[in-house]
Amino acid sequence: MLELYHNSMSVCSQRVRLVLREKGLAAKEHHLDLRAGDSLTPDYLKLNPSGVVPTLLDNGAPIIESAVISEYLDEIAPDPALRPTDALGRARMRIWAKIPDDGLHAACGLLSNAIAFRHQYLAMARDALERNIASTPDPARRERKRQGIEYGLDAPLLPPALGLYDRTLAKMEEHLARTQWLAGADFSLADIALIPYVQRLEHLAQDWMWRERRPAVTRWFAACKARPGYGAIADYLVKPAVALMADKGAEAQAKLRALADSERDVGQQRL
Ligand SMILES: N[C@@H](CCC(=O)N[C@@H](CS)C(=O)NCC(=O)O)C(=O)O
Repeated sequence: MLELYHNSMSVCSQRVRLVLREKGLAAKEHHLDLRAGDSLTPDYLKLNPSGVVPTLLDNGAPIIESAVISEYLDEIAPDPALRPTDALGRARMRIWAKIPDDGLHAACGLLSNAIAFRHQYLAMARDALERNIASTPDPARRERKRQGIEYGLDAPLLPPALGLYDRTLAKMEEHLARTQWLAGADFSLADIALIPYVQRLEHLAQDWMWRERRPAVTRWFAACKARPGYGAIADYLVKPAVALMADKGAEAQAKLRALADSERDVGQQRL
């Protein structure tokens, strides 16, 4: 029996749910309230020592890390295949699939907090907020969270985070201008790895980053959303969170456009 410890709006949970839906696999769901610290309880830390979601249990055996869980599910339920059949294709698929762990996930967390979720955190009592930030086990993640909440759009880590997103979309555009899906002719774990991160930008009202300048990404994202498996995201949306991201994202747009342009200039100077 499969069990999934997850959170409705978390991008890594969305990634694993997308795989489950594409495969038609059912899992018993355990929803964790991350703000309430559900992922930091001693019992959960035994399953996932990093104190994060998602965690998959297969007959009681825990599997962590959304990238690893995704490949695991494709191995135990190979039909329909979500990995290319040849080794070279799989290597190419994995290059895309590792992008979140190479920095995009951190960038996504920072942007989400700096634009939108800081407003929820700042409504907390100061000592409760301090305890919440201090309980984040990983020091780098803790610092990103603090910056996003305290400084919002002025967080020093915000411009590089936006720059990384922009470069990732540019890479996707270049590739998708030539192929239907990221790893070639077939939808795969490469697409699934990136969908939640593009979706988060859209929720944060920053879809101008592809709609205005990247037709291939625009075509790809529409095709991803048209798949039945997209219910893994759409069926779990939390309305107040989506509304907060849309409102605060719209307010932030002008500043983020200017920041993205100056990051692009800095990138070009470095070349
Ligand atoms: N590399 C991990 C990252 C997991 C992760 O960061 N999960 C986030 C949600 S997307 C989380 O649980 N955060 C805990 C929190 O916000 O307190 C994976 O891909 O599974």
